[in-house]
Amino acid sequence: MENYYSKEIETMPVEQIRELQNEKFLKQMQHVWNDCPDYRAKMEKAGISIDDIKSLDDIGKLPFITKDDLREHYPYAMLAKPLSECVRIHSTSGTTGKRVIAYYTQHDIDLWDECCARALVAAGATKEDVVQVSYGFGLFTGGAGLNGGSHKLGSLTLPMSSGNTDRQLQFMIDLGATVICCTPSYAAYLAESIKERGVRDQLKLKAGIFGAEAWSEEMRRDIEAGLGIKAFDIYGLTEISGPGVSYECSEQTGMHINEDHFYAEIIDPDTGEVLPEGSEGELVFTSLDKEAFPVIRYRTKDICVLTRKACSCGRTFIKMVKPRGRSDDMLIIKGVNVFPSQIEAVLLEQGYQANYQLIVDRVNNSDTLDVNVEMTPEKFTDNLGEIADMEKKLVGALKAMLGIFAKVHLVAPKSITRSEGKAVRVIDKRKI
Ligand code: DLL
Repeated sequence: MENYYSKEIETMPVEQIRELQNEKFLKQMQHVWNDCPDYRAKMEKAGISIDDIKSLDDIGKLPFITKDDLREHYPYAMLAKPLSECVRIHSTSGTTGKRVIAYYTQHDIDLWDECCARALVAAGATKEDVVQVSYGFGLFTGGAGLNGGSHKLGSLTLPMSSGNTDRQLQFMIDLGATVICCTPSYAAYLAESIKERGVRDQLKLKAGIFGAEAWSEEMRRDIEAGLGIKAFDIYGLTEISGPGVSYECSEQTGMHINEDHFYAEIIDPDTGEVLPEGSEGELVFTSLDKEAFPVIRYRTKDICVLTRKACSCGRTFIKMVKPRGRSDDMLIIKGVNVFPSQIEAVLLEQGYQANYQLIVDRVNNSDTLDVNVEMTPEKFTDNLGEIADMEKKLVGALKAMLGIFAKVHLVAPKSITRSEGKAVRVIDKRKI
């Protein structure tokens, strides 16, 4: 039998959800107009006043917010509560100074924890479960989000953070973890390590909640077989709170959006026009009741489809299919947001030119990044030792910038094919 964390809300008739959203939206707009100077200025610039917003049907009149807007107003962009009322920040991954900072009041944390508790219950968790949280803790929202959800549910929570696989497996076995939360790549790696050590029969795992990056149905099957569990997708982004914006249920055919907290639209990424349900486009979220960082019409850049087809789990929340890609050039490699422009900046700083190609792949369910860089005529050498030293230096500089390992291959000047149109800088071989 299906369980729900917030049964009344999660199974509410659609018309009632809309009414609730309408009510919260109008209140939120008053709050934003009065307390968020950045967004009020944006509205005024677009010739819109709060008096033009009479119901949710008017949302299309409001300007979008983009990551650039938030970066431009770093660090306090869209802050709508005094800092003294905020209790926490989290932040997107990215270069210093370009990170987006998300602020939370206690109310915002409670709301977020509730979203994650719903995700855990939808994956079959109860307070009797032992939940191992192996997403990173810190500025990243993954660890804190699922940790908060698991506490709220009353499960025994293991705040493991990511890495240290030996210790992860030891706790998993010794404490009898039944639910594991981490990125799908790490779940696949754990499955491999479990196979290598031959400890599969010592595990009590029954479910996993995996997100923060795109993953395919094939990968789901591999992880389910490797860990002997049912694997559930979870979606979210720092700007909207973190994981738990949407979550999968027993049907495993897309993620229910927590519609009492987040209003979703799909737009044409080129024109900004709102598209009807069922169309593929860019996902846009409005937070309906967050206090400190109440983003309105935030363009996620994630390309996906929304559907309100009845779900066998009984939830009435609209579903989003797995995001199929992004409308910007941001790559998510090992869970870290990487922009090609960051890599380019490192290459230029190290005296190379912008002749490079990034090859992203997924080998044994783990992301890899190879960077082919042309030597400049001045740097050109055929001495293998010198080349190895230069490559090593670049690997270090890239690691310092991105926080992840990239394999660097120096190639001869003019050997990377020049493009007549836009440069093809990224070859993403991952099948997602
Ligand atoms: O990745 C929050 C999160 C943590 C979600 C743990 C799920 C689990 P950011 O670092 O701000 O936040 O990255 C957000 O990651 O816009 C998507 O492009 C991508 N993303 C997140 N979840 C999924 C998913 C966290 N389930 C960006 N499938 C988003 C595909 C996802 N992409």
